This record gives sequence, C-alpha cells and structure tokens, in this order.
Amino acid sequence: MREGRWRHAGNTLLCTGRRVLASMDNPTALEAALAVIVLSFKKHAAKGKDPKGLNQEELMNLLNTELPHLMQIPPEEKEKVFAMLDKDGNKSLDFAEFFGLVGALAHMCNCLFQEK
Ligand SMILES: [Ca+2]
Repeated sequence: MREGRWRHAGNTLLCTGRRVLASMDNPTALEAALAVIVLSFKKHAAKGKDPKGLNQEELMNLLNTELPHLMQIPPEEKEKVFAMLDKDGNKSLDFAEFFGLVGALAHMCNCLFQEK
C-alpha cells in the first residue's frame, strides 16, 4: 500500500497517493476527528528528517499548536515526557506511540466530563 495523504474535498475526505486509497463522503464527526489526528501527526512529522516519526522538537511544536489547552509541558519536563512516550527508545515517536498520548488525553477528557 502506498503512503497516502488525507485532504478535504468539499464534504469528502480523501486519502490519496498516486491513486485514491480511501474516501469518505460526509464523514461523521468521529471519522473526521480520526482524519484530523492522522493529518496533524503527518503535518508535524513531515517537517523533519523522518516523515514517519516525530522527534522531540516536532512533538513539542505539535503540542503547542494543536493541543495548547490540554498539554502545557514545562521546558525542564520535555525530555522526560518524550522518553515516556517513546516506548522503543529510538528517539522518534511513530504514529502508534503518538496515539498512546492521544488515547490518554481522550481518557482524561472522558474523566473530566464524568465529574460534571
Ligand atoms: Ca519510538
């Protein structure tokens, strides 16, 4: 399977490479949210040497720009947080490692909603 890229086309989300791999007409909110998670990861990963992974700087940029209300990491904690998320210790967060963070944040939001 070729590497794809999600993009919006009217009410359709397309994952394209040389050919269309998948499309969603009128995606549901959850489908659109999943596409946004993938797009956000790819946008920030594409800025470095490895487009399939986030280095520490790319992760911090992603958190600062995409999740500023949920994740504010003090400078002295950046290395510790990155190391905690980098499960295989290769100094790069692949999508699965990044999604661990997204899942934890979703769980946190769920807990907050239950308290109200
Ligand atoms: Ca890793």
